[in-house]
Amino acid sequence: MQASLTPNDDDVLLVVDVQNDFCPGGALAVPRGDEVVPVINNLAERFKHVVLTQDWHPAGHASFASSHPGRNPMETITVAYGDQVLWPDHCVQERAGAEFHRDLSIPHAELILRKGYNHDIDSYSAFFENDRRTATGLAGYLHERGLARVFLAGLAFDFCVRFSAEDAVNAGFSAIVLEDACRAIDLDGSADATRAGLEALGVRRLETSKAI
Ligand code: VGL
Ligand code: ZN
Repeated sequence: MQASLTPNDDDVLLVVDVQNDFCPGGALAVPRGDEVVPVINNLAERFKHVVLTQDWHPAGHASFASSHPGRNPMETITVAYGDQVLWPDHCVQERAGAEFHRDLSIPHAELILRKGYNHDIDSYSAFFENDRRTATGLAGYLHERGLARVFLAGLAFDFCVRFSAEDAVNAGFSAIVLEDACRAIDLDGSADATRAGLEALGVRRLETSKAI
């Protein structure tokens, strides 16, 4: 069991949104978000293939509360594709908040996948935007490269990591979330809901020390 979780050449580590705005001091700070940085740096050394995601919104993005007069951050509204949490302005293209944490060091990362760049659609998942229809191209990239098993780490556990893991499974990959290499926003019980949701889909949750 343990041996099968040693990364091999068919595995990819998906490092989700380890950006300044999701770390303490950032616009949408995930509590203790910066603690994942050394864990992920170590973890990444064990993987031949690493993909980084970068939340990358245009100014005035539809997911920002500031784009909806009278609305406040963390409220949920209904948009064309369903429920959407309204966030503080964050990860605006080319601003400092959108840069990766300065201590994140994964020189061999092969792809940086940006998401959330469509003005009217948020994108938690690295595979599909929040309309659940617009593909980012990541599934095709992984398939074409013969990468079948996706290990996930990063921010936030209960949003972008969760949606990415669920979509990975739905796209036919196996997915393993390395929970101690993640931190959660935990909005209205979303961290517990994430654990239940992942379990229901058969996504394994592991600690890095057990996975490698
Ligand atoms: C995220 C909320 C908004 C995330 C991104 O990376 O989990 N959460 N944008
Ligand atoms: Zn975002």
